[in-house]
Amino acid sequence: MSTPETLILRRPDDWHVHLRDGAMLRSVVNWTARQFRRAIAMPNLVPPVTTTDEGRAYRERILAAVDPDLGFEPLIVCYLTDHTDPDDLQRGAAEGVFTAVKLYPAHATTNSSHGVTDVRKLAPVFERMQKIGLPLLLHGEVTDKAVDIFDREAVFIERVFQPLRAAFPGLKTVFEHITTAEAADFVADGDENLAATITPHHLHINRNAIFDGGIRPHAYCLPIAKRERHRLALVKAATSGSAKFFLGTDTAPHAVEAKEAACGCAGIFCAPYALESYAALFEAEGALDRLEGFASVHGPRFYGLPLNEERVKLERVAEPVPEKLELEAATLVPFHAGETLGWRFGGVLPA
Ligand code: OTD
Ligand code: ZN
Ligand code: ZN
Repeated sequence: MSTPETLILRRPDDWHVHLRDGAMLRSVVNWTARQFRRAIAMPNLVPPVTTTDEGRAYRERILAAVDPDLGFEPLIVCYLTDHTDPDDLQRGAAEGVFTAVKLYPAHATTNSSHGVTDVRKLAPVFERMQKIGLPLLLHGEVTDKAVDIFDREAVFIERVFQPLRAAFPGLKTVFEHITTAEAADFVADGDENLAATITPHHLHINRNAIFDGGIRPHAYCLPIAKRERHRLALVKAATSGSAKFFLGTDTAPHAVEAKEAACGCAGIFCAPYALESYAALFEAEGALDRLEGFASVHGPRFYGLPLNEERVKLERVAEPVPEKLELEAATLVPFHAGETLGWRFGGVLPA
């Protein structure tokens, strides 16, 4: 039972993570797996996961890298290209390899150069997904360089998302890592086939954090953090209790030297203190009673998957976040580095 000093939650899932590959995969996967029972592993590898066979192989690599005692289940996603074969997707879904399909507009974010150049070409793929109930996950930003970086999500809604929803109203769609009031409204106003994930960093920081006394590469990710009014809209959506919004950290590790560079990589490594970060935010909003829905219930309901039976414990203990983590593959700077969070992850309790 939860007391003011402990919080017991149904074990959560993370509906958006970047686990990478090779040594980086080995270095980061247990940070996700110790808290979350399942996670949607994004397919933007080099090369990306674009077929059922590649998806199956990636799942095997994740399972080989993770501590088996953590009971972690990776959920694999197919990276949509201009050449995706609907039959292969259907086979991947039927064989339990693919949980969803990811649409990256070409060049929208890290390793998205193989992404889709023209969404209209993919009508046969979307039709098939709609028919078999396979969800589409969207990186919702236009890549038109003429559009201001802070407007790319709002413009994507008008140019791409609204027409797509109108053409495929029965397609289950997740607007990933939303960052604007426009996106929160668009999802709230949509029907039950539309949902969104929200990251801990977009709930905690606005765009000032990227320029706080100098350039702050560890606050840089895509979509970029927006104005305070947008952050407040995201906080409202996440803590509203609406089943359309659920947890997706978008943890995206890059070696410290790749972040602290003349052209630093986009991505925030938020896996290590993810649950503590969300808990701090929900508590500040007086909404701790809604954390479990957001973290552990709304996601599986949307995906049509069973709820986890285990529980996790959070303890009200000051938790200092280290400045950096020295891992096998690289030194990584976690989100909240140098801060103290008000909650500490106390482990998984048996079912
Ligand atoms: N955003 N970095 C990455 C992915 C995400 O758009 C995303 O999902 C990455 O490094 O893979 C980032 O800033
Ligand atoms: Zn993305
Ligand atoms: Zn991502």
